[in-house]
Amino acid sequence: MEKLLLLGAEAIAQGAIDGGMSGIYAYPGTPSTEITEYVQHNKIAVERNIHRQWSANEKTAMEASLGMSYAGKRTMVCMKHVGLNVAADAFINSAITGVNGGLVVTVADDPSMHSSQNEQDSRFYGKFAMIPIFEPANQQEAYDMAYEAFDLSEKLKVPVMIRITTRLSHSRSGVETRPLKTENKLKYPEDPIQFVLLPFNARKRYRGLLNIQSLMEQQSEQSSYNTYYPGRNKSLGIIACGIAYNYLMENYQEGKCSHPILQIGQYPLPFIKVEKIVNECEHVLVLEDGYPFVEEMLRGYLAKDTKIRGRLDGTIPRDGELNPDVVAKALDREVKTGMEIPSIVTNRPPELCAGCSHRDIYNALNETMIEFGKQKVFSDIGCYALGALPPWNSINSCVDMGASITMAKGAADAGVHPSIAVIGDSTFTHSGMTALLDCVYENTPVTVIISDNATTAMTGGQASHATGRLEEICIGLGVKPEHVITLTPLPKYHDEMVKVLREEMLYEGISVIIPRRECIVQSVANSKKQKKVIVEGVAQ
Ligand SMILES: Cc1ncc(C[n+]2csc(CCOP(=O)(O)OP(=O)(O)O)c2C)c(N)n1
Ligand code: SF4
Repeated sequence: MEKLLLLGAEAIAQGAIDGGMSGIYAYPGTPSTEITEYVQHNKIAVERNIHRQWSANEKTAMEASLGMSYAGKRTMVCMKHVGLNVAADAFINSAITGVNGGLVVTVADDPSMHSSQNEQDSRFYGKFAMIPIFEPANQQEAYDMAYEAFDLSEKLKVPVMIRITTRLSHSRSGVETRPLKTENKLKYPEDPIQFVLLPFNARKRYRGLLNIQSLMEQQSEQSSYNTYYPGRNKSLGIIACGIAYNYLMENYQEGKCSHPILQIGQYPLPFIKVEKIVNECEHVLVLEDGYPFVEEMLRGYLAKDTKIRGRLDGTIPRDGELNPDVVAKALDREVKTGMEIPSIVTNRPPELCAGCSHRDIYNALNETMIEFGKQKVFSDIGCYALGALPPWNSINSCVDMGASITMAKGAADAGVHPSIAVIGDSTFTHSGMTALLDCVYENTPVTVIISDNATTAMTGGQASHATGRLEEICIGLGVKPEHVITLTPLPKYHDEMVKVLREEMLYEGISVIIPRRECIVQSVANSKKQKKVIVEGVAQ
């Protein structure tokens, strides 16, 4: 056992490795990416050959993880909160199939939308699937929960969710590790039709899931992560979930909080402990990072219970992440915010890097669109989404991964012409391929620009499944080879790019234009790596 300084994300990865995990599956997404990256570089993971490659998207990751569980091994699947929307079909059904080897679904939520399109709270998904959820308050708990979640999953024979938020994922703390467990051996499910969700079996399995709900509640009631701390000042009781407990205690550094506190780290909610604090105190403040998940349950549908305070009655702002100051305000305590930002400091909106290939394609696109008119460009999620901002103002949508091509299709069906999609290489293989197939199926006239920078740049430069195979994929999906055109996005080829874009926009069918140039940041990082290898080679 040793003490390590780890990010919350890394603590989960280390806990999973030490807990006997045989494979991790994930698609990158902030703030969850570092979990898989840690496993990719971990010595034991390399020695054990733990599966640690990226998946094409969150659904394929979830299903591969379920397959590994089917084979009796311990496995984790990780994603950001919106990734769980992509994986939802497999995720919800995995609760019905149940597991063989322990399966842990780690989801990192992003309240305040630091790098996301929404701030949805994954605890609702856990409840919807009717599985246990762990929610750590700090990095040590993140480690311990990942370590123990496989046991709980194998004991209850269902997946277990670990839900974290950005601040926990991206902050460091000392973590004590526990003994390394051996991996499970390959073992088929005892029931050969456990994973067959045909109605006759699905009904049986669903009833089984319902039947173990009371066992899950019992586990929560006994869990050391759900702790009741007595306090003499019962004018207010505090229920603090996950990292909110940390924020609460930051307000009581001088000593003990005089109010009774119920710390929640495991769901379903421990009913007896919740009932105790609610009955005992005049008012109850619910602190939770994300949606008013617990608060809503306590207030009930008619929200008549004025005893309960939190986001729904305005004690805490309805949106945005929690922090020690927000908690201090809710408790009427002194707010120790730092200095005001001086007025001389101006906002610096994010921008495409100097030399980025997306810049060149937007310059060409903007010039082409002078002839065709405005509001016809549907974009996607990736660095190129910054094309929505000045000086480009090139795109008119950015909704969810893959939506560019499908939205362009719908608009084309409605009569928009030319209808243009801008998508990145990684996003294309994540969820753009089936969208393109829809266009091929109906020969919908869309112009698809796959801006290929050979990486998943927005999340830090992970490998892209599309690298080296984009043309083949598009032709394989049925796009005519003469309308799959590769360009080099550089200022010196500007006129050529405009010419090709114009021709393809006039074409009444599907065309795919692939501007290809490596992400400049990734290219610098790669050349530094190469230099290092050469220097190390010389030193040897
Ligand atoms: C469902 C979902 N999963 C993951 C993410 C995180 N994410 C945002 S953009 C992106 C991929 C970007 O790669 P690419 O399309 O190649 O564009 P680039 O950033 O390289 O320009 C990812 C993984 C997300 N927003 N939504
Ligand atoms: S990281 Fe790469 S893709 Fe993203 S803006 Fe910078 S150069 Fe462009």
